[in-house]
Amino acid sequence: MDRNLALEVVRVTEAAALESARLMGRGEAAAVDAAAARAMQQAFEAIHAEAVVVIGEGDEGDLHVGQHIGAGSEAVSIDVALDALEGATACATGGANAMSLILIGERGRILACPETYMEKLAVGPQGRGIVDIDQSPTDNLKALADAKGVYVEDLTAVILDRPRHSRLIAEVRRAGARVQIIADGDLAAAIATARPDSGIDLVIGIGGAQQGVLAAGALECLGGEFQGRFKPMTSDEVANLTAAGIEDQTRRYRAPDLIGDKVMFAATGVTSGHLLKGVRFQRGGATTNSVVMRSHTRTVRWIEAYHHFDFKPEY
Ligand code: VTB
Repeated sequence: MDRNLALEVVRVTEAAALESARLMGRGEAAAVDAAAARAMQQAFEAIHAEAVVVIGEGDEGDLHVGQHIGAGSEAVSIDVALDALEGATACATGGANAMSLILIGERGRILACPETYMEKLAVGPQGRGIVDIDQSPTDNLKALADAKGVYVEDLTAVILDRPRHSRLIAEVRRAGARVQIIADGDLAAAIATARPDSGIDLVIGIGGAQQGVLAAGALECLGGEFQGRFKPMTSDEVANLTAAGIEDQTRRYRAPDLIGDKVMFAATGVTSGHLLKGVRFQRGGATTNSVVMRSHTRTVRWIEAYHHFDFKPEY
């Protein structure tokens, strides 16, 4: 995979974020999601790669699963998993943690999972090899606290605010950890566990499976740890997983099982959150905050870009 690609793909997430942020707070999650996908698809057309969408924006329309995108290049044959707007509801209400992101992997290595749920466990580098989704949350908190040299009471666990998590939240509280309950956006939080100054130590609970794969890619670049297990909620979701070739739906996945061993990840903030600042519009333009990283070298680049609308298409 071409190293320059990393800097090219950030333009793609910037384009989707600028488009989404323009529509922030209008209460129209589906419309802003579609606009983000359109902008991301258009921007990707400038990239010299022969790319196939393996996790994308549904079965039809811009960036649907199976779509071939990119300007074409025999040398760069890649798979992409993306979310043009993770946290569409958050964006529609001006809430936290909405972002545009893309994961690039080697052909055939990213698990092309359908839309369903996944039980997730995400921690930063100090928790790598320490936590285990098969252990109780209490045991994981104790192990993580030991590895970090702190008390369980010093740890902060982020959990999505959903009724399905009431027992989990009660257990984490009983164990003594601090809990941050968030409305949306467990993906940004999962990635932020690998940032020493994020104030987040782990993300646990059930969220989107496709976002789990994306989180796995980012955490692999950051030296953190991601573990997941599918949690289909309906018989249709079970059937979709089976149709995708995922027969054993009870197995524990670790990041390399989900994304292979060589990925690139880029994300741009739409609204501010645990990982990134949102788009800020100013006279004549806007500032975006992005992160781009590669697992191969573990290089992580934080990019603050000012976009001058007089010199490029208006967003
Ligand atoms: C959302 C969203 C998360 O998972 O909650 C979703 O906010 C699944 O949960 O960021 P619900 O269907 O119960 O809302 C994420 O998209 C990603 O994991």
